[in-house]
Amino acid sequence: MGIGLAAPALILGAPGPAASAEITLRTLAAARGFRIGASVSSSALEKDSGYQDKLKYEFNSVTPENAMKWANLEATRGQETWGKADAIVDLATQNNQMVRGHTLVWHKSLPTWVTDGTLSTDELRDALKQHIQKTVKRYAGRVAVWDVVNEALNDDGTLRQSIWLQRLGSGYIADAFRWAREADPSAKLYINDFDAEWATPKRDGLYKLVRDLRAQGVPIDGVGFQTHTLIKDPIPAALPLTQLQDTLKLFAGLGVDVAVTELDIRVKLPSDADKLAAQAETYRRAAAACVGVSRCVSLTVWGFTDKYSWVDSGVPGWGDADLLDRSLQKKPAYAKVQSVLADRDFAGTVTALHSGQCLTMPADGRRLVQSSCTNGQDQKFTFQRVATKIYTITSGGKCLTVDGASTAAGAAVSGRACVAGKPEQQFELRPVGEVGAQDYRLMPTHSYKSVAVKGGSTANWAPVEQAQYLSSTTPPTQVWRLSGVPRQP
Ligand code: 9MR
Repeated sequence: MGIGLAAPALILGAPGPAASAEITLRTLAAARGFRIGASVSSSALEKDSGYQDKLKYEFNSVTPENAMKWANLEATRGQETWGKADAIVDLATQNNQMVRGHTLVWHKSLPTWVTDGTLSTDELRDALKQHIQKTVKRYAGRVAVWDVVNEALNDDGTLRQSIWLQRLGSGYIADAFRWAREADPSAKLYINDFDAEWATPKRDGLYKLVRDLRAQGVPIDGVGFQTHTLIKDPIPAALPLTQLQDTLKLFAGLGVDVAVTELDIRVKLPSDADKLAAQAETYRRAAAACVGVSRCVSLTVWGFTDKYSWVDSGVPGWGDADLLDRSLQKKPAYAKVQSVLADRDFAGTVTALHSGQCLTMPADGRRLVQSSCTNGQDQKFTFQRVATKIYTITSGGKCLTVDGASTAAGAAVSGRACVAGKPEQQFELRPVGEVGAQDYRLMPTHSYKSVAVKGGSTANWAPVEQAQYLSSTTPPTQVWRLSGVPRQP
């Protein structure tokens, strides 16, 4: 044994197939072509290197929390202050992160010179156009997505009586999208709102608005669901966000992208283990809702640490809404999101850790063996997800199968025709060993024994069998290294 591979010494109950504690959200998201994002506080970024590190390693998308709001870009007419927004975009570019620009047209965080009534209607319209086009042009090619219009609706689904509706009429929405498109044709343009994540009149209103705008040819590419959420106190039996996935699918049906743009899940303070568990489950639900919808392209959390959260001042008495605690340590919610992101199909080689030899599918489709690694097609396996942590394992169109669905130790493991729903063709991937590794047991779900090389042999062409589960993994005769599982960069 040995062959240069470290022998794992302990077994950890990690949450998902690839979700070791050292694999970041960003790595897992990137491996599945997904964007996991966070809003960024300029003041935290300036003073806190721990915050900077987490932002860089955990997220592949960022949204300036406040730096791009009009009041912060042009508090005094004609005096533009781009410093904080530039700093976030520059850092994101350096860190190879996507930027979601937030937000061009909103009824809040406006400069007083815009709201004080001194501008004529034409001047106001022109000022809005200039603001949108200047901002979008400045970041063209660097801000990939814009929240163009934010919170345009009332709870009853009608248009909000904002300064924009009152002064410019309902056409301001179409105009804003057209102006933004002109300024950067490559940016994806979103409408963004809250409390439309479940079947409410507001959701209906948003649906009709997006449908009608698109029918008129207005360039709207996506709908953002803010998803500010709370765990009621006392904790109810039914946790929130049960309808989020249906909502995402509904809007995707309009032919637009969808995204979760401002997720946070606050609890009544002081928080405790039960509240944080309910929060974690709700984060899991939100992440699963989005990754389960192909047009849900990103999930952004509104603040990633309780150390800096708008909730503390925004909703007094409530808080602890984020993935990391006030010391930037991972909360239960983090592991849940991590395991959702880890749970995906993948492909690669399967190496027996005790021998360094590769699992090999024989051409005749019979018993699997270990043999010297050749990089051949007969040593490439596809892991297709059936359920959480459960996969079928195929090569050359044949499924790894415990022959005859035998539950006996020593039963052969062969390549057979795949038949949906057969537990002897479905394997739980159970992580083994030190964090950060790619090492797993393969456990047939009809027997919960372990796939192993017969007798722990290190010989070339030794057959593979279903073995009695050994709780010790020293030597690691029941442990397989899966090359396709995402790794730390
Ligand atoms: O988190 C933001 C907070 O720091 C600001 O004071 C506030 C006003 O600009 O906006 C908060 O962010 C909001 C976001 O821009 C739009 N959706 C609701 C967010 C939380 O209030």
